[in-house]
Amino acid sequence: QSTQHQNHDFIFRSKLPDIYIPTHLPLHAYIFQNISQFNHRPCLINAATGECFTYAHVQLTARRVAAGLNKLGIQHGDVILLLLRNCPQFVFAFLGSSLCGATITTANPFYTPAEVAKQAAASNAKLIITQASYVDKVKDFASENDVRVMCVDGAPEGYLHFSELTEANEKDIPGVKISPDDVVALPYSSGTTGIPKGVMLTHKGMVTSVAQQVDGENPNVYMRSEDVVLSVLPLFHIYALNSVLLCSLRVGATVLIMPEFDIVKLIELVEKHRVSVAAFVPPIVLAIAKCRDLQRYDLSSIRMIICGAAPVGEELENCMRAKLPNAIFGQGYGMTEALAISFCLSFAKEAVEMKSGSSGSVVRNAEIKIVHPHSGASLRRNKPGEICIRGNQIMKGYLNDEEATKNTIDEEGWLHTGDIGYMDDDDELFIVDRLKELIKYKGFQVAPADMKDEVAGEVPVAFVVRSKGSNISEQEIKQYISNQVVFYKRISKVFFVGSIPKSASGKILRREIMARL
Ligand code: 4UW
Repeated sequence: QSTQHQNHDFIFRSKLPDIYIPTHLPLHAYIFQNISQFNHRPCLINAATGECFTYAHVQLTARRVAAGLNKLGIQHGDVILLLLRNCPQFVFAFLGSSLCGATITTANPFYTPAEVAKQAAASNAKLIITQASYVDKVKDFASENDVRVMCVDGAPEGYLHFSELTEANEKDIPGVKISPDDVVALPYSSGTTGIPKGVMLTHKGMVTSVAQQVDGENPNVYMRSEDVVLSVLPLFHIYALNSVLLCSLRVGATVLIMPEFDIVKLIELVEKHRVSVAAFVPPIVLAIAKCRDLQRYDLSSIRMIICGAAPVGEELENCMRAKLPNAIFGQGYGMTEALAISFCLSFAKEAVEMKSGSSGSVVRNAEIKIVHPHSGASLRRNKPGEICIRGNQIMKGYLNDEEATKNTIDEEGWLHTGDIGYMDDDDELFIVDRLKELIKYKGFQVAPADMKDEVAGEVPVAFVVRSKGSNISEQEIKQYISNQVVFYKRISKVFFVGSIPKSASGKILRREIMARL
């Protein structure tokens, strides 16, 4: 469906009709709205230990965590930083924080101490919840800034333990009044430019996004209580948090939590637990496609494979379809700031076949327009331009950064994604390029500069102008960077150049530099 408005905008919507979305509910209340139907079904399985938690148990634990957080002095509006691999406590902490009106900011446990400290300081975190093995990364920051640290496993002396939360009395849950516009999650993203910024995701926004995916008579992503959903992607990233965890909880499915990716373990788990829905990123799809042992396992339980967070080639898509013919393979396209933007309609209850390479149709209760990157003019079908998305699901803005917010969400409420794509005649969105300065290493964000790589998708490289008299080497530059950043932000190659091409306004001409690669 596309309608041309008075101001000549071409606006694209889902083929599926809009649905009712209870945007007045806080996220936890919405997520557990239908829990009476699946109270005693398995909610979380910890793949590392085999432990299983029912829905009733998860909800009770979340309430205890909320009471425990309140006892520790965490109040409505306070920020808690999670530095965790995938584990059940991640889920308990997230839901408990939502229940007491607090905000969770998530960081990658592979980050260096400096990266974690930056995010903890910028988000004004009051408490850091982590694992014993990462305490070293946060202890200096925590002691210098009077921030408390809690461990979900054996806590070293002087640190809090997660049991202080789970052993609290659920009757002491604080009576807070949560507004739909309160921030429930604060992931960090560099967006279209610059350094990582706190992305303010509200209760209303996350409720809307989950509903856009799994609610209604004909859900766009048809998941149900009988499903076993594989959660191998990191929950600290919005894709897994939103589309894997929260969508599964809403429908009462079982979430199989894997702490880390390992191809053999993954296929063993699929067979053992009869996984039916899997959310992947292109490098995992590639690993499966290349896996020689695939035939030895019974993977027939998988009925749906979602691929997102980075572009996937048509060839790889077709290869996956041939290898796992029982499964519907399709893409989802999203962004930290906008949550799920489009989804393959083959995942719908009333499935619609979609083309290879398509990133799906725009989710319901939302609008897409494609604009000319320079003039801003709204473009017709089949004309590539910047993808803009509008709807209740998008972020409220960047934390303490009005300027970056204004540059991303315009006055009419359109969020500019920095991605280039077009809408074809069948309402299918194709992403063809990226306007913004973002690198996606296996789906992880690195800001910026880019180079193609078969396994990682893209890898960071540096173009360096040596100052006069300097003979700094490639190795020294790489070492300097790798001392400061997580492994996937390391520079894989250094090119020494005479000058960096810049526009008249001083902006680096990235395209020109990339052309030299
Ligand atoms: N094809 C090509 C794609 C695609 C893509 C993303 O790290 P961020 O900010 O966020 C993400 C979020 C993905 C996501 C969120 C919610 C959701 O439901 C879902 O379902 C599949 C996925 O990746 O990076 C955002 C940028 O990543 C690129 C694109 O450039 C986007 O702006 N990207 N998905 N299918 N590129």
